[in-house]
Amino acid sequence: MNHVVDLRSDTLTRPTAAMRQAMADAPVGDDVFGEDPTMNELQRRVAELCGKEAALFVPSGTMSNQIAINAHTQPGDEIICEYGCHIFNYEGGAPALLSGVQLHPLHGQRGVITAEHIQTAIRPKDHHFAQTRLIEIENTHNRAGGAVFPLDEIQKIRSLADEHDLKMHLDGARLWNAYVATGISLKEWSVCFDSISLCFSKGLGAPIGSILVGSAEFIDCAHRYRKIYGGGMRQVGVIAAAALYALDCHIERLAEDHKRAHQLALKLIELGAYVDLEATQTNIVIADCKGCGRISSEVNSELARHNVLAIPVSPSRIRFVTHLDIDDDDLAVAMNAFECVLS
Ligand code: TLP
Repeated sequence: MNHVVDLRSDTLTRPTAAMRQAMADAPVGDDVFGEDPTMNELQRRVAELCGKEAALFVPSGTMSNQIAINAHTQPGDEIICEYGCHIFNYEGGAPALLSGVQLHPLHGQRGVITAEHIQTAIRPKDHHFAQTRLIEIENTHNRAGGAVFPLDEIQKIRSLADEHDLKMHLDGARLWNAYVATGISLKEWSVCFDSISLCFSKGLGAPIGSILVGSAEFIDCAHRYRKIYGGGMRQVGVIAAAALYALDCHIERLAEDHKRAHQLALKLIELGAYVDLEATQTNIVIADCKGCGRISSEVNSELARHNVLAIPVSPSRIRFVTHLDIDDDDLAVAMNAFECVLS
């Protein structure tokens, strides 16, 4: 069978042999009773990494974001977010379904919405309006091509949130990538937020899981929602061990994914596609094929014939994601396929 270079997502990684060994060796207990020692260690470690009081493991990034939304809001509230963000585009309408809230998406630039812009969207206290309760930020920003949200703008948004008594949630599914790209620690990002969701099953290469971080009071409330959503699990030490292994061994190596993504972007540009290099700061490349006179679904099918998989994200744009299972040989195969399909 031909070797396939799968650039559809960094969620596709498979646990390495060493990670599987760590999983096999993990001490376990019943986590609904709070008795899984490996999970307790993971939650303690991530809370400490983020400089917060507590953390709660959940099965997915979607559940993590939705629990945070539920815990921060009341039905009828409104959340300010960016138009391309995951909670607005890819979570099945969950904020309306599960929390009874509406989203107020603002058009940003490279996934960034400014404090100045947000200020104009905060609803006055008037019975005609939904009450603005939460500001949601995504960092790195998936649909903006893995762009990092600048810390100084986040700090301005925090001051604004404090003035208006609003909470802030970070969808940090790929915050690890933002840390590696900028050197800004998880603590420095996290101090601006009331809650942070981080994923182990994307760039870090673990098979399952995300974690929600915040104050002890917030996590206590989140714990109840996790139970309600059916996310309370039992001998989870086996998956916590994979996440712990990823924290030890797979964070710093994200720099390799970023370098390979940059190389892919340069190649695509050379072949006439448009890639916003300023946004391409981490492991995601979004190429616009309009300049080559092509539509993304057609480019995607042709690449697949050359054993390279990607995802069209609009009629003209196609997404490539580098990850743990993509090495330099895979990169060469992908570049060769780009040449065959685009030149
Ligand atoms: N993103 C997936 C798809 O859902 C689009 C991907 O392939 O990139 N926040 C962000 C920023 C994400 O990119 C994702 C997954 C999630 C949350 C949700 O995580 P899961 O899939 O664990 O629910």
